[in-house]
Amino acid sequence: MSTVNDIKSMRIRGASEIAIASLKHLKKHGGKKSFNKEAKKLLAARPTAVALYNIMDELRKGRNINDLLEEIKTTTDKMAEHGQKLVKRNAIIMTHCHSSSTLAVIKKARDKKIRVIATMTEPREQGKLTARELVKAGIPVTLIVDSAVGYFMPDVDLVLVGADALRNKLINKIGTCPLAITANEFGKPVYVAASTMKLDRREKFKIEMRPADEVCSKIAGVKILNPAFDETPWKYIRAVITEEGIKKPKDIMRLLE
Ligand code: RI2
Repeated sequence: MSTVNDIKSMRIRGASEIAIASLKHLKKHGGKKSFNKEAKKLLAARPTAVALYNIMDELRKGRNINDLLEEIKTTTDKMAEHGQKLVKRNAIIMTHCHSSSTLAVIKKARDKKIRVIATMTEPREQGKLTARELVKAGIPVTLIVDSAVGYFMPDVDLVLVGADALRNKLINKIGTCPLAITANEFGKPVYVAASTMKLDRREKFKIEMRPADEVCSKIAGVKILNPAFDETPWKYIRAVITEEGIKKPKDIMRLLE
């Protein structure tokens, strides 16, 4: 299977992982024609996440693939360092989906005796990936169905999620918006771990609609819709953890101007 198909089928997923895999794939396509052809296919594979689009822009400006790969790594380390400061001792963190940026922050805070509640993240259940990764890192984790966030919210100290794009709203995995609204109703802060690579200045933007059979098998007469992401108004977000430090939503809006 090609990298493009792996990204489409979500064998490779997560905005940063997609960017890394794409850069490695493009390394094999040095010629301008072949490079442009592959770049177009990669961008079309998951159209909502912006990181890859921004990275392509950097490549066009003459940046080098190896440097960009290195930069993604150091950026994640910096986000982890800034983000762990928001996590108090014995904190219970609720997270959604599987975000490498979020997990870097959580792992950095491990010694504070934290616990994590991970949502399953239907329909693709990326919460399982998060749970497995946390167990490996020696962090206690409880996996819950998405509809249980209200049940567990009273126990939670903070909600921490990733981002696919930072626009006039936060674009992240479907289910982020109801999670953030629930957290606000219970007075719990919601933080986003996302590098400035996620700043999205694209004019054209669309939420990816994924295959209906990811939700369930056909039911005669029933229309099934499967949007991959939703849009959370910034008023529900306390701050964004970037490689440059902790930024308020209004700072993010300023960066987008
Ligand atoms: P990192 C994922 O999208 C999730 O929505 C996650 O929050 C986001 O990418 C960011 O991931 P998908 O590819 O860049 O699973 O923090 O649809 O790894």
